[in-house]
Amino acid sequence: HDLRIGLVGAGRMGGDHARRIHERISGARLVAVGDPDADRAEQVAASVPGARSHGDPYEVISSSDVDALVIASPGVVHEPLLLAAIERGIPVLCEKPLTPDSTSSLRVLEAEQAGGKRLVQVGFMRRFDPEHVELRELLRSGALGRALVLHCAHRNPSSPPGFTSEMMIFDSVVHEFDTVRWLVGEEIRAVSVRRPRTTSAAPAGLADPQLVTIETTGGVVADVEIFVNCGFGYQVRCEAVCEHGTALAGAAGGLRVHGTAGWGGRIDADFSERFATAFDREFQRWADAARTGGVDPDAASAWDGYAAAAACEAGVRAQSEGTTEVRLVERPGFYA
Ligand code: ISE
Repeated sequence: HDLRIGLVGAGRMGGDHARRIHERISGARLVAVGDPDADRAEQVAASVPGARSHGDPYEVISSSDVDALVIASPGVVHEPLLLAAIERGIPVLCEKPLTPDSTSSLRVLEAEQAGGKRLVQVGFMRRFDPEHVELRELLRSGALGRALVLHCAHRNPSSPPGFTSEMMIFDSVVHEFDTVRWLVGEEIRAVSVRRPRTTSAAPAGLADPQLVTIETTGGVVADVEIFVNCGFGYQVRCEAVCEHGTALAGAAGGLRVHGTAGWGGRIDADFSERFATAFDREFQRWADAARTGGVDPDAASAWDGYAAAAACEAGVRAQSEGTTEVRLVERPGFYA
């Protein structure tokens, strides 16, 4: 039968994922939506025929007609939800971050290993973005030689209320920490942060943009411009500078037009538009793997979630303390 999915978190991401599962993921259907805001849960459930709502997210996890779980709630509540899903032994696709810090992430890894089965996938959806996939395949082929430097730009049109300088690291650059590890195939050794002068478009107190430097254990250096009030659109670019050439992902959204006034392509409005294909592919592969009791080998595991959390902690420290080392525990064979 179809994979029966329970969803926890009925905010913007949860609503997007409910529609995605209903409209674009084959072999799966949404059966339950849980959110402490019962009205919000009901609103999302009502948008999907056959789905019911729960005011208690843990009722979704314990429901016998839920085969797999999607977590789209705020990161601060991920740990207990993940532990409950692991306890029940059901596969879970958890939106980033795995958890907000490395210590709680390690508790999730320990629980998953104690259960003896890989169940957790973290929603680093860029791993499913066609351009990023093509870039990684090019790097792995060695056709341009080894990657030496990555130039990354991560631009949002505007930051939501309450968005802080630290969140620019652990909510936004968390993607680059995973993307750099995934593209290069190495862990992150150190992080530093520089603060250019702030745009007048930033709310008071927000240091925006920031320049984050990521060094991998093999010596690749990635510079990341994180700019969350760029004003013109949602843009994520990654240029790999290799020994025999460069490759750039994410430069232009769609057709590049040369006209009398100049040239250029369009720019997406937000991440759900820019990464729509990536999210759909991520969810379809996750559902296909979950139906067979397996995991998607190309997806981010709990280990990847933990490694990103450790890098985020180093990045937040680096905002005030200068270059900061990233310390990881020994990678268990369970996550080889
Ligand atoms: C948001 O949570 C995301 O994950 C987006 O991909 C990122 O661009 C944005 O900066 C984050 O706040």
